[in-house]
Amino acid sequence: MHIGKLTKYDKKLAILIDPDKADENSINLLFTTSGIESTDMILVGGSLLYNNIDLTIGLIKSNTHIPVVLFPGNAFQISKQADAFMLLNLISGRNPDLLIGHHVMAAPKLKQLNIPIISTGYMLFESGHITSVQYMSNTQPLPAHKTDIAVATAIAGELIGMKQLYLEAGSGADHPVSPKIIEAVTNAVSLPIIVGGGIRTAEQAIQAWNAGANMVVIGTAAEQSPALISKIISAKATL
Ligand code: 1GP
Repeated sequence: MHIGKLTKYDKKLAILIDPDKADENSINLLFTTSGIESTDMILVGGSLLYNNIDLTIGLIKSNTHIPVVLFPGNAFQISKQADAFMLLNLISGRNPDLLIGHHVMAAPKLKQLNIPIISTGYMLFESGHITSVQYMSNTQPLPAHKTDIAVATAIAGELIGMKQLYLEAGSGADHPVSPKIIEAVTNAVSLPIIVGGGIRTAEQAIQAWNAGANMVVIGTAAEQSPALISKIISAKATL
């Protein structure tokens, strides 16, 4: 099993840590109090980047052996310290920089990292208000209830050669991606499916897994209430 790679049979949980919102104290607290040790993956990334990403990953790794996977908000978020790198292709958008431009700039450095690079079809959904990823990517999200467009986008991603799909409502979204969309996409492609954005309760996480998500990502809610992680882990055990 390669680090950071998912299969269609997984039901995993990942916690997203934004280097700009985490410091030594918050990371140590997260690993001593939250049950995060029982999660499957730590994603690291954010919309901006004013803190040092190497430092954040170093702090996480001093606390755990859980794989740390870069989930970059931009081409500057590259680190040798990570165990794998999610190469995001914003296939819901029509911004060429996020389909190939930044990839070209980052490619030589990514090759040197010598870690798994996981091509990820990144699909941003409308979710109630303009999220950071929508604004920063300068793209239109997919309509939240247009299942046919979501399915067509997912199939295109699979045919283009993506290795997994990330259905994203955006960090802090009002509404997570709907179970109906997750189910339709899951049934349409044979790629592993990651779901994140706006998941704040164990019930929402369970709904996403039941609809077909192979990995659920929690960021904001875990930051605000680390105790939620243990609740989600307990709920997951009943799947
Ligand atoms: C954002 O999907 C992740 O890219 C997590 O979103 O912060 O809303 O949990 P939240």
